[in-house]
Amino acid sequence: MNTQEIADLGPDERRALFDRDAGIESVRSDVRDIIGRVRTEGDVAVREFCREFDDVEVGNIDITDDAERAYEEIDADVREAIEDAAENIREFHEAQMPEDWREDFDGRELGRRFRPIERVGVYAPGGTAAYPSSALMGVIPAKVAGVEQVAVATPPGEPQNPITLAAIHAAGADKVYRVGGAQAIGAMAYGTEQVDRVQKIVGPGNRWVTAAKAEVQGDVAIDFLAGPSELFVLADASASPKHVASDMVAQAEHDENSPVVTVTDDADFAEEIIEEIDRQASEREREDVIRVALENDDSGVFVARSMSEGLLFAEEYAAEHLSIQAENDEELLNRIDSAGSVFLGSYTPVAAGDYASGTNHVLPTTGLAKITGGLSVDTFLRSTTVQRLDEDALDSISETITTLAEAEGLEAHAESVRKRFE
Ligand code: HSO
Ligand code: ZN
Repeated sequence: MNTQEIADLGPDERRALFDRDAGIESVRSDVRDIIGRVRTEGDVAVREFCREFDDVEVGNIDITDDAERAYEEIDADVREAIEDAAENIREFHEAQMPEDWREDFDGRELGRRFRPIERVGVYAPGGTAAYPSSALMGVIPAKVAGVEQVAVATPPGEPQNPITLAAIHAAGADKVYRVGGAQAIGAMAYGTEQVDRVQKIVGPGNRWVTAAKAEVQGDVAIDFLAGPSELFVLADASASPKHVASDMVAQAEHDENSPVVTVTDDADFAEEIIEEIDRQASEREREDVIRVALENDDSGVFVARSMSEGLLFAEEYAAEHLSIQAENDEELLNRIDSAGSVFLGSYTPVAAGDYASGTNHVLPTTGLAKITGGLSVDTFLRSTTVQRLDEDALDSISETITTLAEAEGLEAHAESVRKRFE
């Protein structure tokens, strides 16, 4: 890894950094076939795909009871950590719950009310990238929002990952299915004999899962199409190179395709970070994955001419995680609009938000932070507007309504107002 001046980046280098995507195109057509088969053949197809892709003979797809058992049986320290994390996540999401409201706008009483979606499906990755923490992040906000039926699909294993099962149970899921990949998304979107159909599907997954979410979108709602975990650190020389490097190495550990970027306004500091990253990477268990991620052309340590230039770079990048480790961090934050989750100061590693501070770690990647936030209680709520007008209020806008209605050629609309005053 070398440092590079932002000012020297060519168009291809900029494209590698800014035009990130979830890489789902290559699997789209296979995914379409899988979903088609699940849709027509139900559980028979689900079991066949479990055999083909996961090498597991699945009998019962519904393993809700096993999750409770796993919770009882796992290591007490892990169970306690799950409960501690769950408590913080629950508390933060409870604080997000919006209240229904009505307000008087000159005799027009207008308001909004919020109700949970009834049936939601959460995908909890399994296999080599089993993240029990992601099960907490998907299920807890849904339950806090009041969703009645929260189902979780997680890939089949022999045995099933007990920590993921325990986390699913601790989070309060109502149903657990052992099915992964595109077949899981198809089953939850359209229903099978054993899998109940849901109205919205959320949660991160591999390319197959993401492509499947793209495929079923429209028939069911989804959160967003997320790619591998990514990190952007904006740091000045007041930061600790050790801390910055540790955050870079940590998110690079996720996936060979995880983009990790640091931008700083100090060239010597950039060199120190690179050395530190190299040193720390050698000490990590997942060094192989980390090195591949670091060497990709969408990762690197970049030198800006000023923190302002770095900030503009961060804004355009729209990172999933933005870590600001700089003296005037609040000032810099004020000028950022696009980021999934922001981490301020040197005692706020991204790993805190990944697991236990309480914020959600299912976040928009690949620049989607320009248009959406991460999972929250809002993801699981729908809003309804409510209104009541008094006579004077309707009178005062009647001209506006009738003029616009007639301009649209919808005379009956205009008449429905005039009738009130006959
Ligand atoms: N950084 C990932 C979440 C995660 N980290 C799970 C560890 N486990 C995406 O926000
Ligand atoms: Zn992480």
